[in-house]
Amino acid sequence: MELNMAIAETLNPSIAGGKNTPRPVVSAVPAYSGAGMDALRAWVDEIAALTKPARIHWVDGSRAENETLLRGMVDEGRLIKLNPEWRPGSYLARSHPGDVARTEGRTFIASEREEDAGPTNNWAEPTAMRAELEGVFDGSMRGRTMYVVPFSMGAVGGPLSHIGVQLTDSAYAVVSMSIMTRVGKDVTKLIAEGADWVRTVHSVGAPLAPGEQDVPWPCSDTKYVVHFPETLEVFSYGSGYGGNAILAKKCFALRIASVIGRDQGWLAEHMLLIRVIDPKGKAYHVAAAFPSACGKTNLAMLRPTIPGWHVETLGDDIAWIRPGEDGRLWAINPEAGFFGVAPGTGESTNVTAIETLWGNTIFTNVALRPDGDVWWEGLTDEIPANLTDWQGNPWTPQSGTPAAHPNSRFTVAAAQCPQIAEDWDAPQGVPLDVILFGGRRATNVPLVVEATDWAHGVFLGSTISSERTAAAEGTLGELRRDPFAMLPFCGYNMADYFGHWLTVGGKLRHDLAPRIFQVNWFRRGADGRFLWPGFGDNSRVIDWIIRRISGEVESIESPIGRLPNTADLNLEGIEVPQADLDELFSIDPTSWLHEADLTEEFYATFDGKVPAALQAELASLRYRLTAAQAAATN
Ligand code: GTP
Ligand code: SPV
Ligand code: MN
Repeated sequence: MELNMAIAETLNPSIAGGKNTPRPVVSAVPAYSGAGMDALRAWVDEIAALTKPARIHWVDGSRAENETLLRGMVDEGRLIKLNPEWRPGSYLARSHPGDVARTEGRTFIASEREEDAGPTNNWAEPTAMRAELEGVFDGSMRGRTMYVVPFSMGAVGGPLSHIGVQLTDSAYAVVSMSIMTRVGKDVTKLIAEGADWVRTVHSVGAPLAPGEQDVPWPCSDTKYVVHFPETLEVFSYGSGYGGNAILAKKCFALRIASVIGRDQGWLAEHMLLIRVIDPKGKAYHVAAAFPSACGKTNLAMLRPTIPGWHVETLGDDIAWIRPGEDGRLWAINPEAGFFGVAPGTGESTNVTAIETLWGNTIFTNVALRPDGDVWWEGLTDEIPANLTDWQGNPWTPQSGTPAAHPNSRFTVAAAQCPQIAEDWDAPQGVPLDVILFGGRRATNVPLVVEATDWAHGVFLGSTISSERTAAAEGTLGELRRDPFAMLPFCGYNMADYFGHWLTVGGKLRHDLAPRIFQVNWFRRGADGRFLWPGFGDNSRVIDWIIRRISGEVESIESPIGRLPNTADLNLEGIEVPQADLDELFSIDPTSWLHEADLTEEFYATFDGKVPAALQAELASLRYRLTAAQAAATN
């Protein structure tokens, strides 16, 4: 060991850091050897030479190590230990008030050709961006520990799995990664044996001068989340929050993986994954893409309100989907945990999440109760007295601000979910029967509509728009395009991505391909209230969908696709006034023609790259809408 470092010092003086930067203290290097291990060590040394950490720690993924990290963070004031009587093994983190969500404006795809990033991504020229990042990362970990975090997305060594390493100077990122992914030495072993892996580097961008007092949530005003799709690398700087810092999640499992999937013939999607079991005991697998904070975690943990139905959770945010030799689509959830939205999660909306969060959970930016437990808007109807808000200030309902940040989150192991499928981490995944696309739409979009075929389904996915939520920086409620719920997460040109979906469809057996539906739980009446009760009652929509694909129920043709006969919806036990039902399914040809104009404008931003099949779908939609409009006025 000493000998190796001595050699490194002579070969590369910057590792030793010259006179001003002492050589980092290295701990827990795994004892693997081989060319893969050499390459990994060389890369760790290279990034350490650039970022100049005081220490390097190789994370082994053990329980003892995790506990040491958590204890250290409590001692350093980065985490608050919650009262174990209410919330054993759980912690509260409070972020810097300026570091509370993904920063899409500072997220870049540094592909060699600008065209490969496409109009929906920020493109950066890779050579220039590399030079810029070198300046930014130079010395960025001074005074801190650089952790080496080997991780697997999907079961370690599984046929659909991929591995990577995250270097980070944030212990919070390490403990989060340990929940969200499979972290540990068995991954390093795969690398040593020569497996391909993705390189990801994360720094909070807050170097410490000798003797400088640290802050609980270090970060920087300057932020970068940069992806190099050709070389499969990620560099993230300046933020400690969620998707900006847990690089295995959006950066790797969506942006980089979507590029790998394009090249290898599979799909990396922003989708939940569930198994729905009907009253006869037959199982169906459903994947659903909804934009950030639009209901994936909730549907993933659905408790049907109609008797006889059961749902098993497989995943709540990401699905990797691959055509199998049998002509079906097979999906895995590559993650190992949930990073879920706290506000709105309560006994009446998502009791499964509440039960999942009994302990061993890291909460970020929620409110603190005086008894050492947590609270957020929507957890209970009654607001507890003497709360401390997410920024650490005393809070009352009169404060005029939310007690928990709207993008406050919980991080918890998937295995803790009481309705997790027994085989949720099966390496081969599950065969898909249904794909749903949805968004948050106050108007126009019906509760459910069925695509007529795969190309129409891809068209529906490509036209999803949604009102903005707090999951990313931006104006709340503003309607924006979010095709396939992948706008912030597609690592390449979105028009090519649409084409890739069409290509994947072409590889499926027509009778075994999943059927595609669009749903909208969020349509509102003229008085502003939600027309549909949502949550557990969304099982009523799933019930109709499954009866549709089983051929048990007819649909009504409409210009935008197949709608249910409202009489076919199982509404037993709930009161939905007929007027609301009519409104939930009303299709106004005039406003839909306007939607079609907006789709044309959106497609036009891709400079002719949108596949002809989708342009044809748009033309057919307009034809049907024009006919419907004429019929309505005659
Ligand atoms: P990300 O983790 O950001 O990708 O979000 P997500 O899609 O998993 O969103 P999540 O399920 O956490 O839901 C976000 C918000 O939508 C929460 O406040 C929920 O209470 C609310 N929500 C979820 N499902 C429904 C529904 O059926 N109806 C209504 N009205 N609100 C819902
Ligand atoms: C989302 O924004 O879609 C999330 C949260 O799932 S984050 O991991 O921060 O991207
Ligand atoms: Mn998400």
